[in-house]
Amino acid sequence: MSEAKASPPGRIVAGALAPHPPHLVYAENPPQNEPVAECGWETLRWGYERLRRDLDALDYDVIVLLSPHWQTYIGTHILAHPRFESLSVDPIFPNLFRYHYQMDVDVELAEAIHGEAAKAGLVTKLMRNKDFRVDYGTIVSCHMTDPQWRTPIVALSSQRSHAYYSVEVMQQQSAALGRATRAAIEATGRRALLLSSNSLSHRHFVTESAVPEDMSKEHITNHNQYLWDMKVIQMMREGRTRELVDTMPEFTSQAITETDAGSLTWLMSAMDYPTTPGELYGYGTVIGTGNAIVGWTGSEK
Ligand code: 2X7
Ligand code: FE2
Repeated sequence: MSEAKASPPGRIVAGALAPHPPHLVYAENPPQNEPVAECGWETLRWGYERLRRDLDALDYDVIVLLSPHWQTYIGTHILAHPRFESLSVDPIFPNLFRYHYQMDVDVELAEAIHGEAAKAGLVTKLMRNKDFRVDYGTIVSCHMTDPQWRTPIVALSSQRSHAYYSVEVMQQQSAALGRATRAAIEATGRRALLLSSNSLSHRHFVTESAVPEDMSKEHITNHNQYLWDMKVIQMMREGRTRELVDTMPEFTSQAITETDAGSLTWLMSAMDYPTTPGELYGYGTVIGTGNAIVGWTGSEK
């Protein structure tokens, strides 16, 4: 009699805060991007390099991420076609980002997240249109984490319930989506890397310098938002992630942060609020916004 082989239990192998300024891809000069840069934003790019080194030691078969630049106003949408391929041009920075992408999607996991979210009473929709153009937030975070695109992805949109209701509602729904994401990963036996694709403080300059990569012009927009960034980075570095999520509504409104997308709350909830210190790989500004790369990869000191 043959014995049925149990499939290995799925789990979240690692998670990271992985911001997506297109400037970082521009400054890397990868073959996929048309514009050419001389240099720029090194502290963040070197931080991503160290994150990639730690991730290389891990075994994962899918990247799941939530991006602020795929904005949907009726529930969360989820990429669910096996392959997306196109040219992505940043609407604000076409001079920096014209990126040719080919992206494989884990459709089975996308469908499982859709199912678990529905069970939790969340509105979700699967994006089956093969001609859909993937947002640059998703592309930049994926590229900076894995420039060779070796791993299939599942991308989640940001449902903007803070626009109709409040920052608090947005955060609660994001936490519920995090729990649904974890349940789907466990049920499908996936080993997943999760990415929260967002900047922290988000007041930015309104004019671009003549040479975008001129680092003598780069600095935080104002001291208040710098203080807020330092406060939440300290919470992540000390593993105070429940406090971080409790503080999220105030942080989001005071520092006009990109956490309004719900991505960081989604990540913390999916990882069940890690108490291990997050490893800070880098902090730096991009056109005045605050960006931190923070990982929970199991290799934190
Ligand atoms: O989307 C972005 C961002 N979040 C931060 C800085 C610069 C550009 O794009
Ligand atoms: Fe952004």
